[in-house]
Amino acid sequence: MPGTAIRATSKFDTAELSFDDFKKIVIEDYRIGYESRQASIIGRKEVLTGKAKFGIFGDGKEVAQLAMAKAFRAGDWRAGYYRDQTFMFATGMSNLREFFAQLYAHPDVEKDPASAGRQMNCHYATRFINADGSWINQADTMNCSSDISTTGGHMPRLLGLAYASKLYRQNKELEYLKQFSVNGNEVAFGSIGNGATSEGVFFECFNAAGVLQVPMAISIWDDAYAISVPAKLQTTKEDISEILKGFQRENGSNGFEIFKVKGWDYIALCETYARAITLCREEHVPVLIHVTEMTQPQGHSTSGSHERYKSKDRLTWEDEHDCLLKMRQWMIASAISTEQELDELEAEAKKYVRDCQREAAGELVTLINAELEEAAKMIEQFAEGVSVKQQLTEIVAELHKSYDAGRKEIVSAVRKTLRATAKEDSAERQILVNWLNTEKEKNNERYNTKLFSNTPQSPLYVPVVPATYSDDARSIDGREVLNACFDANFARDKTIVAFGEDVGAIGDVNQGFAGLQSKYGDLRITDTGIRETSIIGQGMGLAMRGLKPIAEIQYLDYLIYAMTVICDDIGSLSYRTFGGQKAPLIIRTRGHRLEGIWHSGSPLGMILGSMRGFHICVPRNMTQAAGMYNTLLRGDEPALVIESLNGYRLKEKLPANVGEFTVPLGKAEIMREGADVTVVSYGSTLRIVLEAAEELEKMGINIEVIDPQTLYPFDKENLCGVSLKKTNKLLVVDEDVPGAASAYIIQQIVEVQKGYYSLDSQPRTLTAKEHRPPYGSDGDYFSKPSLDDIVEAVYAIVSEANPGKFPPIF
Ligand SMILES: Cc1ncc(C[n+]2csc(CCOP(=O)(O)OP(=O)(O)O)c2C)c(N)n1
Ligand SMILES: [Mg+2]
Repeated sequence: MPGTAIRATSKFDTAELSFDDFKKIVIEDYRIGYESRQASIIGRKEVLTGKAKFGIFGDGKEVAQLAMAKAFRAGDWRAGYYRDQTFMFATGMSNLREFFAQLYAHPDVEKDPASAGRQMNCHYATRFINADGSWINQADTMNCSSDISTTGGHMPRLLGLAYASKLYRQNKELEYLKQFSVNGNEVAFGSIGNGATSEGVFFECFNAAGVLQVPMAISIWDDAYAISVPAKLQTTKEDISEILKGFQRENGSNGFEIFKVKGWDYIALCETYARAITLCREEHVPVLIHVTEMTQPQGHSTSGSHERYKSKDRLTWEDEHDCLLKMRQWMIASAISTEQELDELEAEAKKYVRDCQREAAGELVTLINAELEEAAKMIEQFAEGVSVKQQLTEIVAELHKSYDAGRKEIVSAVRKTLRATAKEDSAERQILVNWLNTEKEKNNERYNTKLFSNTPQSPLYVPVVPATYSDDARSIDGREVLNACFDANFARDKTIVAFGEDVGAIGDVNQGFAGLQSKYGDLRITDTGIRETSIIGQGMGLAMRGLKPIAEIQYLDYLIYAMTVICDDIGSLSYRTFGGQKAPLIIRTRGHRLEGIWHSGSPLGMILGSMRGFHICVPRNMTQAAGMYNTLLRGDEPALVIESLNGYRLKEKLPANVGEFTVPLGKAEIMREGADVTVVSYGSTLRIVLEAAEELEKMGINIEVIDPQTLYPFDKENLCGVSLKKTNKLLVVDEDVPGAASAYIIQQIVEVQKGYYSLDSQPRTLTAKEHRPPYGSDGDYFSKPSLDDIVEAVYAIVSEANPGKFPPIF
């Protein structure tokens, strides 16, 4: 019946089913598929007639998704791509109204729960955290992790979602977490296009799943094209399951079960999914379902038409092999339905989809029109008494003329009005200013919020606990301080896990986890393959399912390998779901100066530019790092911690409360007071700045040294800006390239903290050279800021101000 299409498709249990029941299920499936097709057709028209901005749809993929939906259960997860609307409708995780609300970019989370209008159409998500940051019961719901547009970019997350089931099944200490798992029975379903399997990330994750033996079920929707590029140019032998055959498990080996089935064969699809998913769920064997002979009735997206690149023969073949047409023919041939019944069903479905579309379109238009009328009226009333009445009348006329005005046009009209009347001062003008301010707030909420979950569980609200030291506190290697911190946290919280290259057996290359695998087991402290992208994806999936992962990237330079998942997926997760999902992953790594081109990286500019949505921690020593971990492990937002590579063997005092004390995020620290120049630095260069301060003092120059400790958030108490009021001079020292992180720090101090008004000389930066540092101590000295460089940079600043007292050195 129309109006009832929003429900899960019934599963087959052929042993129990009468023919009548079977018929009902099949007909119901066909209805869902047909409605989905109509949504694609109408959606495309809406874009082509200018009522929506962009459309990409799941036409041609419907039947396989009906079959996949039958195998999907409460507690299961999806990480897929933009073709899956039929699956979403069939499982009830989305519906037609939400589909159209997203198409029209409705910025109301009630209308588009997946993204509140922030994502383009067919980017799905269910909401799994409450407003206070607490988790919903994921074991009771069907769960869809939020889609991203990058082809294959979701594969690392898929691996992690599946890996969580493995931990929930094998680690009995997690049994109490009933809201996340029932014995690890949850399957992570992934979908990916045939073209996207050419991405390296696909192969990396595929291999990792084979090694890990996790319940991951990947469906490849193979329509033989990736936009215009045919399989011949994408895939060796033009057949992805053929070339993946080496992953097939055999004779007790690990590996995959691989299935191949045609995308228009309803019964074969249902049987394949039933078999594949049972195996995957019960035995935790990853499965690949290669669905071939799929089509794209309307081409790739609204950006172009496939007639440009598909041959006539191919287009004819696609018409004949349309999965819904084939299903229809089969239903009639096997007496499940008749031509007439299906004609009626189709007519009803068409009308129902049209009604849903009109309703969704109408809702937004009604809201916007009311706002438009309100703004127009205010401008008209204001226009009456002003000298530029004609200009304002034209602004209103323009507004009324715009056929599909959005909030952009309305707000822009008011701003134009205020610009044209800057010299006026009247109550009517003030009404407009007030209106604009209110709208600014509303639009800020609609479009600019939720970069972080920002709930009471945020690490920003973790209570501050200072480090305490007993009188006889031992001085030990920095790595041992970290080790003690991790030990205490692993004992405190059973949900914490750590993994990465060499993290398990040897306890990481610098022994921060030394001895902890034998103490807590290899499910909690775990070695992985060399696969940075999927290490981070593994962490993301675990973090979404209630665990507290620390994913390790062995050296900061290798973070670049994982940037896709970090930047595209985790960093945007809270924002793109309007706070409906979170992945509080802690990425642990080590960087700054050590030795050679790939072990001395400090690309903080790159990180700050691409990792918004993460807290960026740059501790100067291992005690500060430990305090940051203590904070982050008690909060629920993603973060990167960069330990100083050359600091593990320096001696530090062991705090008595090493697992409890916290270093607050965004809290800068004045390391040394001075009145002459403010020097801001972090990480490994901070220590050299402090050494330089000693030498400068002997020269009669006292610098104030500030460690921001975290670059994001940056010095929330404005210590740098306040310091400038005293010194009026600023030097920023780091070992990134020129104009990178140092430029960000200057922007924060000079612009955000208004340090500009305190400066009486040019703010300066001292950074590494533009190239990476060569191998060897001389390479380091001539590439990274040295003590000599720092002393001279400070001296030059004071010399410029007082050359009599400090004559130029050179
Ligand atoms: C990383 C990345 N590269 C390129 C694109 C642009 N792009 C979007 S869809 C697409 C083709 C995908 O083809 P396929 O994986 O076969 O999926 P289909 O659309 O055919 O279902 C391309 C190249 C992208 N979104 N992300
Ligand atoms: Mg394709």
